[in-house]
Amino acid sequence: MARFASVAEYSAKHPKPADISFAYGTAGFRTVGSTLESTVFRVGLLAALRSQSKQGRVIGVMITASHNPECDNGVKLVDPMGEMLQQSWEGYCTRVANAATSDELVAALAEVAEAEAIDADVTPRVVYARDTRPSGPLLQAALEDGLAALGTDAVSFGVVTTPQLHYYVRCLNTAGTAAAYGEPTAEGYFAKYAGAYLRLVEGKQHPSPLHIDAANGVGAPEVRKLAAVAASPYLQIEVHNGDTGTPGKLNSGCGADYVKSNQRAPAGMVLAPGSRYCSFDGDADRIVYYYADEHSTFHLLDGDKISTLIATYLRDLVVAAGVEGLQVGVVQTAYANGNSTSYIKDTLRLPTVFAKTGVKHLHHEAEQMNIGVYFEANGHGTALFSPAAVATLRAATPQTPAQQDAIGRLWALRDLINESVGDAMSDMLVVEAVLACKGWTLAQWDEAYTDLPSRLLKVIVQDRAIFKTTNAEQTLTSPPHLQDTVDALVARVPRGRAFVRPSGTEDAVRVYAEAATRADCDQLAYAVAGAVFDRAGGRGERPAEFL
Ligand code: G16
Repeated sequence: MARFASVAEYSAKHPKPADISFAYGTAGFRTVGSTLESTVFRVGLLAALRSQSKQGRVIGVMITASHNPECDNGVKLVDPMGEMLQQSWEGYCTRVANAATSDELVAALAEVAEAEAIDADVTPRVVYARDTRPSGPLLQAALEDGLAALGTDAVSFGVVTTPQLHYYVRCLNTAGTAAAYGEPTAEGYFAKYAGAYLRLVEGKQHPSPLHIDAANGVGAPEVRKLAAVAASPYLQIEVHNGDTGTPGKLNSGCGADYVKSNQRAPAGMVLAPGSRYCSFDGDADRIVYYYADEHSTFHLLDGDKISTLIATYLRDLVVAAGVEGLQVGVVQTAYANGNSTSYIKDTLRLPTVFAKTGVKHLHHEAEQMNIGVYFEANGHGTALFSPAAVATLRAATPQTPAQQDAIGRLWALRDLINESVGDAMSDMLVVEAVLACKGWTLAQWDEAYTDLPSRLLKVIVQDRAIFKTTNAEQTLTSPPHLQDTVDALVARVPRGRAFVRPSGTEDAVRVYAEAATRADCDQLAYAVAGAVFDRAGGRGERPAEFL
């Protein structure tokens, strides 16, 4: 096919490793960075086709492995509104990535072009960026070859956070329309979020400085720029773990994933009681908060706590605005702490639904709501105002100054939220704004409910693909009978809950457990992890029996 005439020549520079098969998973392709060159090259080809299938709208490509170790890397496609790639294309990505020869590659591309009735005359438009990983520049060069092979009009945004790239894509595709999202530049991004934040907090008490663990990733320089643009006593930050230059430091002993999984402060930070802390992950799309109490005990405010904080504030504003037809709902995953779910249902009295792990699944559920707040417990999430909610707000006629104030705050909050994807910087400003408006410390925020003790473990097995789940990933359907074992272990423990699922981003199986007491929770987690190890060909050390 003439449209793919250059592909074979470019592809010869980026041969596929014969012994590896790639799969487009929870967050795109993600594996050891040194094996990804052919895949990233091919994602360039796919991005071009995706853009053509959308009549030349801009598609994004982000090279990152987010929370994974520094030796890993990854790549994912961003759809026109800044959302994750439409699921029906994931199969194409996997097929194209695994084509063994140039001929097979061209055939796979031709199949996509035919299945999607793609018009070869449309000029593809793609923007791309990467995080700070050492393998990034080489992979970026491979991507540029893929884009060039299909004559793509391509622009690099350099080294930025993942959510910044999502924002740029949405801005570019909405420019000049009623849904215009902002300026597709770094200045535009910082000005939009800093401006909305300052509108919300004006007149409130200045918060104490916020200590940010930036995971030694791209969030470090970017959040410093954000604070410089805000230039306000309302945003005093101190960045820790901001070393993006020393090899081996990214996400190592620090970052949101480390803090959430280990439920302890990151390397290099000693928590002072009364001070305020948060952690980003390596590409700044997740955030968790934490503090130490007067006994120096560590307290985590994770994605569940962030989502309940935002949902509470939104619900209060909706009531204060006195506008009929606005309804807040919350989307969680199976990782949500059981007490957070009870709090949302029984205390806040808001509807809540469960989705599979992966922001794309939560985003999709939140889109079905009027105002949908979605967060994974790991700190990945945002909120969405549906077109119906926006129309209702637009038509609202306030009867009192209090109603006018609440409506103005709802608009400011909408501007402050990065609706395209979870964004550590935007989420941080939302949390800071809500806390300032309520006059709350982190401890006061934490009082809403107490987490059940929980534990998240990783088990390395021979082949994680044998693990299949149903029921929003809470029930195993394969390997056979393993779920019966999990059920029997859970039944022994008061308020016990546990589930097993294959990771979509790491070569591991994840085990989650919670229970009424720490001892029961840990015992349950290790017992389930041990069963997984024994029944599925565990590798390395068997998860240690607890106590
Ligand atoms: C990615 C996804 C998240 C998911 C996380 C872990 O996060 O975007 O939605 O929760 O991976 O997924 P899994 O348990 O399947 O490995 P990130 O921050 O690494 O992009």
